[in-house]
Amino acid sequence: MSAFSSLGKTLKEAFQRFLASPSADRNAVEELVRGVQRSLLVADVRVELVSKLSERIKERALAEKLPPGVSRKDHVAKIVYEELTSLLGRKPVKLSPDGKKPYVVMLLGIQGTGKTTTAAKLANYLKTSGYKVGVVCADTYRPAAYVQLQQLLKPRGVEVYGEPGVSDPVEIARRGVEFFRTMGVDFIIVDTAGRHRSQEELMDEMRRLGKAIQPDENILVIDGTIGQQAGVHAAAFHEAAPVGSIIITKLDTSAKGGGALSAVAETGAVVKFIGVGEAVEDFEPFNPGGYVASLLGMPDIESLVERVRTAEVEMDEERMKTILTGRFTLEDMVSQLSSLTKLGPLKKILGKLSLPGMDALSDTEFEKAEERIKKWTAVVKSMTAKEKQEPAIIDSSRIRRIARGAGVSERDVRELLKSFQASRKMMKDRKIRQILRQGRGRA
Ligand SMILES: Nc1nc2c(ncn2[C@@H]2O[C@H](COP(=O)(O)OP(=O)(O)OP(=O)(O)O)[C@@H](O)[C@H]2O)c(=O)[nH]1
Ligand SMILES: [Mg+2]
Repeated sequence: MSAFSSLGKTLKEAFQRFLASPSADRNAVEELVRGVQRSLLVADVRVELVSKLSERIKERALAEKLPPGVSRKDHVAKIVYEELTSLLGRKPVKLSPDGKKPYVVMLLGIQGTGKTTTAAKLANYLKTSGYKVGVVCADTYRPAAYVQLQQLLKPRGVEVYGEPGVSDPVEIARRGVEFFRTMGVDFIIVDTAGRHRSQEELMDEMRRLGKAIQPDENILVIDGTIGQQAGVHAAAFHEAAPVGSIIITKLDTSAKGGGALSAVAETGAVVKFIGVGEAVEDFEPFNPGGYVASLLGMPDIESLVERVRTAEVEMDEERMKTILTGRFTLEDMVSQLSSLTKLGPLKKILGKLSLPGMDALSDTEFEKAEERIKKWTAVVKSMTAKEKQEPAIIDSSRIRRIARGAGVSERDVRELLKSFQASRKMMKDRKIRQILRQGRGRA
């Protein structure tokens, strides 16, 4: 069964209807947004998240300038893809031994979430990726877990360690990890018990086991059918576990997978894998972009997105040229700055340009700069056309009005105006223009 059957159906229909519509006009965009809303609400995505996301899609689809050679439809498709992808979280880091051998992974989660099944799935996944893997069964409540793991994994060439009859899971885990360490495996996966446990007891056992075997990565296993409740689990786990990632299971059986994924993403936690069925093979690495592509029924959407982004960068080049001549408007400056941040975190982009002095800037300084760009974008939006053309007419009463409209302080507005004047003056300097041109040639 596919992981996308439930959330996917309505979303895919709405998206395909949009692609087939004769024009991507306001009506078509609004209808698409309504379809996206409906499917996300059915998937148990938080109402606030849904309304924020649909506002953003609408606003961007209607306000963003169309890059040359890009159809309105492709542009909207890209926006929908980007917004859904960011709803479902960051691009996860791969599970890799990172030069550590063995790399110890401990699976945790409340009863019945799918830990034991996931231990088998993950072991099989790593084994087929070419690693030597061992599984430790530290579940003392359910003797059948050990048998279950052996039955699943022996035929697949993965050894399972267990001590039937022994009642202390910490001792079993310790000896199991030692056993596989001497065997020289790449990965050790430790399955733990979930029975009769409150969240607090679970966290406590996690800490005791953690102290004993020092896992390199704790992975919380969450049942995807609980929808947005998954966020609460992820947040609690994040506080208790030093290293952590998440696996969401049963995405094949419930319509609520989108709610679970978005709620977990909201906490900043990383989902590394998803479970999409009961069989050992029903398991895949999670990647928000790929997941959205399948949801939309458009596996090649990423190449469309790439194409639109390239056109956008070209459009920015044009704007950059205007800036380099020193004849740019307030809008030019702010949109140039904000399109910079759209390409990724400011630090990364400026890092690539290898500008002198950048290394000295701290992360907070970069965050502040990003914050300022956001504020400035809002400021320019609440200006009248005339004010944008002729900033000189902006007096204190206009500043007050603009600040209120943008939801920022008057100081923010003054700062933008000052910075605009300074940049314009600077760009009129021939020497500086020359340096910038050379810098761009190098980057
Ligand atoms: N459809 C579906 N079923 C799953 C998935 N993952 C686990 N299950 C089922 O969920 C049930 C519980 O799985 P277990 O792996 O035993 O869960 P557990 O967390 O180890 O349970 P305890 O050890 O008792 O806490 C089993 O019937 C599994 O087949 C999945 O991705 N999809
Ligand atoms: Mg189990």
